Amino acid sequence: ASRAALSSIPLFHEKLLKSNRILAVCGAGLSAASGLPTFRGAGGLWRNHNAVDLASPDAFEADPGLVWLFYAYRRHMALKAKPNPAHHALAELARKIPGFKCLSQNVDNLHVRAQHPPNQLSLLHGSLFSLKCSESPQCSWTDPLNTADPLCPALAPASEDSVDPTKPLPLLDPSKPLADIPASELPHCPECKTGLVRPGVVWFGEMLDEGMLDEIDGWIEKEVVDMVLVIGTSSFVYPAAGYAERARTKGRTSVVTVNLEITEKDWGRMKEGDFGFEGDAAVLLPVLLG
Ligand code: BJW
Repeated sequence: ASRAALSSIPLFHEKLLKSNRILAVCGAGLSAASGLPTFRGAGGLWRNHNAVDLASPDAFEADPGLVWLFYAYRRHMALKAKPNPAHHALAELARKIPGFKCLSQNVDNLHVRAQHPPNQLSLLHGSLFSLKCSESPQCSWTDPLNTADPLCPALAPASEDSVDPTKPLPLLDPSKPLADIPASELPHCPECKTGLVRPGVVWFGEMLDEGMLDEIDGWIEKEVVDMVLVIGTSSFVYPAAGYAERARTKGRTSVVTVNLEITEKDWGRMKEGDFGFEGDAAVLLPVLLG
C-alpha cells in the first residue's frame, strides 16, 4: 500500500463509519501529553534507574523502599495530571459505539477519569491506585481504590512539589541522595500482617487477570473485528502486543497505528487497508475519531 493511502484521513473516516466492532490497544504514549513519562526511550529513566527494571517483582523484593518511592512518585504525578483530548476522544467513541472495546496498558487512571464507560475498558496492567498484598495469591487482601498521597509518612518525599512548577520534583534531583526506606516503615498487609502492601499493577513474569483475559479472548473471537487502533505503545510487551494481529481477519480488519514515531519497518509491515498516523495521540485522536 502507498504511504499516501496508509495515512489518508478521508479513507480512514470512510472505514471508521463502516466499523461496528473496534478494538483499541493503548500504551504510555497516550498519556504523554498529560505529562506522564513513557517507559522506553526518552523519559524512561527515573533518577538513574531504568523504569522497566523498577517495575519488577525482583526489584521489589530487593529494595521495596526504592520501588515504592518510584510508584509513590508516579501516583503523585498521575493524581496531578489530567486526562488529555485523546482519553476524551476514546471515551466519546465508546459512548457512540457499543461494539468498541479499549484495552489499556496504562495504570494512571486517566481513562477512568475521562469517564470511559467501565464495561468497555480493560486495564491490562492494573492500576497505580489499587493495592494488594505482596504475598498474593496466598493472601487475597486488596484495596481497589486508594488515592492517599502520600501513602505513608516514609513516602512523603515522593509527594513533594517543586517551588518552581516548571522544574522536576525535588525527589528527582540527582544531586540529592534518596532516603533509604526500610521495609518496617512501609505499609504492611492489614490481613495477613506478614506481607508488604504493594501496587496493584502487573509486573514482568506476573500473570494478567485471567477473567479479564478470557473476556478479551471471547470478545475477539465472537465476530469479525473491523478495526484495531494501536495507540502510543511500542508493542513490545505481551500479551498486549499480540492483540492487533490476533484480531485481524485478512481483508476485513484495518490495523491503525497512532504513534509519535512510526519507523520504516512499521510502515513496511502495514497491509492494504491499514493506516498509520504519525504524531501526538492527543492531537491526532480528536481529529481521527471526532
Ligand atoms: C507517543 C507519544 C505521543 C510517545 N503520542 N505516541 C510472548 C513472547 C515473549 C515474551 C512473552 C510473551 N508473552 C509473555 C511474555 C513475557 C513478558 C513480555 O512481554 N516480555 C517482553 C519483554 C517480550 N510479559 C509478561 O511478563 C506479562 N505477563 C504474562 O504474560 O504472564 C504470563 C507469562 C509470563 C512469562 C512468560 C510467558 C507468559 C506481564 C507484562 C507486564 C508489563 N508490566 C509493565 C509495568 C506495569 C506497571 C507500571 O506501570 O509500572 O507495563 S512494563 C511496562 O511496559 C508497562 C507498560 O504498560 C508496558 C508497555 O509499555 P508501553 O505502554 O508500550 O510504553 P513504551 O514506553 O514502551 O512505548 C511508548 C510508545 O509511545 C512509543 O512507541 C512512543 O513512540 C510512543 N509515544 N509519546 C503518541 N505523545
